Amino acid sequence: MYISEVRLIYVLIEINYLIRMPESFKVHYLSAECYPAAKTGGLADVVGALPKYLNKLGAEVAVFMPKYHMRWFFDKNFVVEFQGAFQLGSEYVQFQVERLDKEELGFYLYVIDIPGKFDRNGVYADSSTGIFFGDEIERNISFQRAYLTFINTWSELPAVIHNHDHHTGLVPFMMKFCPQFARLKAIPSVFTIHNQAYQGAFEWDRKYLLPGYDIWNEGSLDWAGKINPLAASVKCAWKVTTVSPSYMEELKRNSFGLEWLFNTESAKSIGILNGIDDEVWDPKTDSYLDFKLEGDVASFKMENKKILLKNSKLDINAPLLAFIGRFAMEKGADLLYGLIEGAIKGGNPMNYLILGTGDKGVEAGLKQLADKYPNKVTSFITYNEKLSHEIYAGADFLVMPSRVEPCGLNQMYAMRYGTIPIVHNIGGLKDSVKDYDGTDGTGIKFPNLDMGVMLGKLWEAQLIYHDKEAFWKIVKSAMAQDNSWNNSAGKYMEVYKDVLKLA
Ligand code: NHF
Repeated sequence: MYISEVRLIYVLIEINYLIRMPESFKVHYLSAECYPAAKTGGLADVVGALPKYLNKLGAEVAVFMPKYHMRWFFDKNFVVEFQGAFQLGSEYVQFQVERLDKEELGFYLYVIDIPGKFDRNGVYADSSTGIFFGDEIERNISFQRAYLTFINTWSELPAVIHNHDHHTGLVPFMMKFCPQFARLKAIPSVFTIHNQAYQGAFEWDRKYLLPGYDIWNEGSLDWAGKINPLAASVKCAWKVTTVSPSYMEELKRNSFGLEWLFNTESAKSIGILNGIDDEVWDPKTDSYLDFKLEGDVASFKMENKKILLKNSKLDINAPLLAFIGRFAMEKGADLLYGLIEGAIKGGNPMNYLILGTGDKGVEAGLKQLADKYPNKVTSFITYNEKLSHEIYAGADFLVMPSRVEPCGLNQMYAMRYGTIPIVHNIGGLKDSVKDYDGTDGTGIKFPNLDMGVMLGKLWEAQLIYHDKEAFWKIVKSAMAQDNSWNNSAGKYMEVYKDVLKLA
């Protein structure tokens, strides 16, 4: 066949696709978290923001999540849409799907109430004790089966199903290989990995929790001798995305034993950098801030720094370095003690402010550090959304010594509020922060996590703080960088259009 004939066939396929492509199409998001309903991390922020931006571009996104017994859910007016049940091993699980009006969040939110599974005060762990529930396999599978059971009855099916992280990772497999859901087989699925460190793997002896499936496709569930929901989704979803391009590349080299899989599936995989919700994170209108941005950035920063340090012993004129986040190994929280004490002992004039919870050893260490250096260090061992906004507004620098950072949103919040990020050059941090090279940049980067290297960078940071011209130049470039979803939402639209073409 001549080249021109091949081209003609492609053009005809494209025209046929364009004619059939609906103006607007329905996308279902499945997630364990969604801001502001239930949040433990960045997953919630993404799932609570991206649908609004996609809706502006012509998609119709509805989010499905479990109904937790948490405060946010109590005073909302949900409308019951469906009641159903399924057999989970020897357990008969009943559930109810409820819908919240679009006006409330900017997209339809469906919550699935599964008594005995999600009527608890916390997403993965009890909010008051911090103790993990321990039955996440049963809970995750119940949520996914309830969702599929529900939409299996719907007259108007979604055009695309987009599942997020391992909690929802079995959905593409069940759609493809469970005869019960054969009606859903042709619906394209997209899987986004927000954090690959959690895969939700469990032993084969619990396969009875799944609905009947085609036995010859059992291999799609397996990775390293276990049922692995994250790996199953990478295999079965039509497209796989990660939350930054660099993280996608890193997974091919280092992904806790899944390297081979990410390399094999690379043709259908793409990294798309997250954005931030610039309506929630707007220093001009942020309702958490007592002093909002009204023109002059210097007074915005100074007034917020005063508010932030009002009840502490820290010197307002010293550069203030903050850390906000989970005290976890992957976030490098265990490095903070040595880094801060090293900087203090090395004569770095910075002060330090920490907000977060997590590893009990890290919590105790950081409390102790604040007691030891009350004029230099303040630590808030808690989760506090308002305080986090105040820190982004009032701090001078935000440190992120992450070992792994799929995207990271804190550096983007910091930049938007005029706080200079100091980050490890990996994952989304690599893709979103431009290292200051003496003339231009939006932050400072650690090339690695060597303590000497990091201390050197903190030293550079305090020199920059005292060089007012350089400091304000970085602050202004950081604030000018557009990290909103307007940049990335279009890339998700392309992904949806690609899978719809395949469909
Ligand atoms: O930004 C949302 C977030 C990421 O790096 C973050 C992470 C969890 O670790 O995509 O998910």
